[in-house]
Amino acid sequence: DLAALAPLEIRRLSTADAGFDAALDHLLRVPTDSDPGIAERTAAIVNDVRQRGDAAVLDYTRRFDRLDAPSVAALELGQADLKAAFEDLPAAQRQALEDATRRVRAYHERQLQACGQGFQYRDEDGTLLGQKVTPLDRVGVYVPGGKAAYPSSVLMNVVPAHVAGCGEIIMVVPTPGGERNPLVLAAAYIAGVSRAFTLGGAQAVAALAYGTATVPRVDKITGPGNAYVAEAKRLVFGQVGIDMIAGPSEILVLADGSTPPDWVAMDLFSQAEHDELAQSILLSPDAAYLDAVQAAMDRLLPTLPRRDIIRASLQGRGALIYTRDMAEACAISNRVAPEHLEVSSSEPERWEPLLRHAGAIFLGQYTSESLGDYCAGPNHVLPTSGTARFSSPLGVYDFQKRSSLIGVSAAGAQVLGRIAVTLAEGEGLQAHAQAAALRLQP
Ligand code: HSO
Ligand code: ZN
Repeated sequence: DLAALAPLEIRRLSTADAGFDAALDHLLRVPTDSDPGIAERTAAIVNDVRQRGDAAVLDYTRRFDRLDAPSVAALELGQADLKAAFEDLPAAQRQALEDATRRVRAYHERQLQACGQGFQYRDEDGTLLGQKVTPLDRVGVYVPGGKAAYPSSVLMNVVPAHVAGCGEIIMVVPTPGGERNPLVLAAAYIAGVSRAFTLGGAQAVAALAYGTATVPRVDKITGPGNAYVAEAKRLVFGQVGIDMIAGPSEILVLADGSTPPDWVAMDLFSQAEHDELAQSILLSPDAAYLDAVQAAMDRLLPTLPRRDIIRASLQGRGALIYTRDMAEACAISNRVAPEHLEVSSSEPERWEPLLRHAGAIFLGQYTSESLGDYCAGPNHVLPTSGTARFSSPLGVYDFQKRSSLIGVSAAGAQVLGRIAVTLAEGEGLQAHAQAAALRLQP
């Protein structure tokens, strides 16, 4: 296989180049295959499911998943099915799923403690003010069926919902031709899914959003999916909440040259193997180190089963960037706002304070992204395409909402009433003014 042995043609940039800023902007542009046909077809499916419920769901499942069921109820998996999938796994797989789940749960329990609690206080007039946190009653988790069916993603979506205290967690997963992924079912079991349906595509999203006779209506839908699923989530947003709509996965590695080049090469590959459109970028102030990583990549690439995807990703969207120093590399990283950021340095604590925008920051040479993808504890559902500038990893907080609490005391009504009356008159709203005034003591 000579093609597998060809050297990787990966883009080289230097921050000293005249055109560097433009080259970086170009590199970060996400190639979108915006097919208006997808939007149109998705809208038709969503509307049909909204109108015809189960009957439409069955039709589309027959058509797209080649799965002929007498009823939607027949497509529901029982807890016994999930449990059996778990128990039938090889012991090592079962143990690894258990270990990963325990760590992910422990992390998200900390998150619940840190930011999942409400507060209450009384002001000087005895008025009670507060914020009450409530978990969502019912959430839907979409799990893709095809090439991106990751059991680890089942854990990352279900565990935070479970820790948040959601009453019911409904999983949908397409099973084209009836083929079930036992690892996905096992992960659903161990993570705490309440009900599971072998449904997918826009029809599953619509069923969750509007409810059918069989599929209960949920309050929020999370989880990745193909272009139809993403479009369906966009369409039902407002009817239900949704998580982010993820772009291709990315990694940016800041390297001071102290990590073995093979390790960094494999970290760049691990992102690239997800998808031809995935992006892997390495920044270093050490030119010889960039050469060493490139040499490691050329040597290691032919050994990997997914070398064709990796090559397409790295040659299409990858880059090795030479910087003046580590501080400049950090500044560029902040411009990129990567989904995954590895600080592959002997002094990660020196650079971490400079890093403001990233979905997850991996500190030091032992922290490969892959450990975070599976089992370190933090969530692997992260903001992509620069959206880490304004958004956060999926977390317990995505499965909660907040209500304000206001309990005005008699004394408080006198103070607040005077303010409210004046402002209400300014707005020309007499009923508002009088509602406040009626509670004023003469
Ligand atoms: N790197 C992916 C998550 C994943 N990796 C799942 C392996 N399995 C997006 O963060
Ligand atoms: Zn990954």
